[in-house]
Amino acid sequence: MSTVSDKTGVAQINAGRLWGSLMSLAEIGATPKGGVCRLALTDLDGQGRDLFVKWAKEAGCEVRVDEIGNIFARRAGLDNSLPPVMTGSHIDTQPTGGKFDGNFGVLAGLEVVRSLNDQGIQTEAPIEVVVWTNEEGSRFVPVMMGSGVFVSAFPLASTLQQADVDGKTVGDELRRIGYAGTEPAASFPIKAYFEAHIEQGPILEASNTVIGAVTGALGQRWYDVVISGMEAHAGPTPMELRKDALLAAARLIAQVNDIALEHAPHARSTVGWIECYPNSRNVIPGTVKLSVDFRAADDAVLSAMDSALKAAGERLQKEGRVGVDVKQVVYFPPQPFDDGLIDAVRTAGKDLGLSTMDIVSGAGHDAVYLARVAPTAMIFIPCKDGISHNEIEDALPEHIEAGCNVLLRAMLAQAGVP
Ligand code: HGY
Ligand code: MN
Ligand code: MN
Repeated sequence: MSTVSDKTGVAQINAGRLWGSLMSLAEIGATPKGGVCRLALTDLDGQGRDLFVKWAKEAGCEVRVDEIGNIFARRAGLDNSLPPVMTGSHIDTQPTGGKFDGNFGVLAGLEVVRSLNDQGIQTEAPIEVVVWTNEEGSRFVPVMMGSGVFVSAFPLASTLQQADVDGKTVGDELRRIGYAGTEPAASFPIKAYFEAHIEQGPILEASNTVIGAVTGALGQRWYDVVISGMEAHAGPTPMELRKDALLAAARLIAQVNDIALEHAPHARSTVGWIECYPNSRNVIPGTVKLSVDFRAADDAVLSAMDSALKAAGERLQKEGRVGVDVKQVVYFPPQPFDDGLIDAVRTAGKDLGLSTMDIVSGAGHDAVYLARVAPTAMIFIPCKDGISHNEIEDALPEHIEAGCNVLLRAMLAQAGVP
């Protein structure tokens, strides 16, 4: 009876094929600066999904799509009554996204399947590779939408009604691109969930480390803020009579930044989106809408940041010039991952002779929600200069290969090889 380690000792992925698949997928939504713009549920997202489904079927997988558009590609095991060992990520990107954020995790999972096929390795448990819908939360909130519905973090019905800035809903867009699936968007027993991802920060590269064994992820709170003043003429209106929504927004944005600094070193705050109305040079802005993104390693800190933001809004409003409405649109607490699976990642990295370190994820990932229903861990690899959510996002082929080999070993150890 050979053990899994005998088999996994020889199981290696095909690095050239994985890199080729990444570059082929990156052509869908390619931008002039070498990035990818493939917003959730656009035609380009649909084309990327179609390509993944084609490849998964060519690899012998059975493909299912659920009601929120999550795609499950299943490689049968010897005993299909066993809960699957699952991996996956997302292929929707930021408007100025890169080739690797999310895409690496999905295609690394597909490469695991392809490599098992090449080497004739049958696993006891089935393997599933998942494309989660709208992880980025850029076009539609909430962020990590597909995995969040899958674990019942938010209800399907209201999520399908979520609209983008043009009023198009998630449900309509899923139908339009052909991914309004029929499978119930609800979790089922899962043996283990692994997600491979670029770090999207500078720590691994700075410490010359190839593999990050991710111990958990920061908690997040996202807000929509509306500041209501009064449009007026930029000339005749005296300064002391103005109800300038953009001036108020500028002061609030500075306070959002200060709130994170007051909770250094692990707190983060970002205002990434702003709309100014009527956005005309010689009109005092009457309305400003902006986003706030808070993150922290400790839930109590996240709550303190929440209170500080609301207090800042109230102070601005008390000055009597503008109205300030702060609405929370995302919340999830800091999420630790599974100790046993984190150790499996460390062990796989070390067995492959790869430098490995523990790391906390500053970014949210679908794994954060999967951790609510299954033992979960993530595998990080470095990205160039720690840059992501930017068209220049880049990763080394040898790191892509290393991360996928760690994924293969960690998954095989969980799936069992007779
Ligand atoms: O915002 C995040 O952390 C992820 O990139 N959606
Ligand atoms: Mn991502
Ligand atoms: Mn991202």
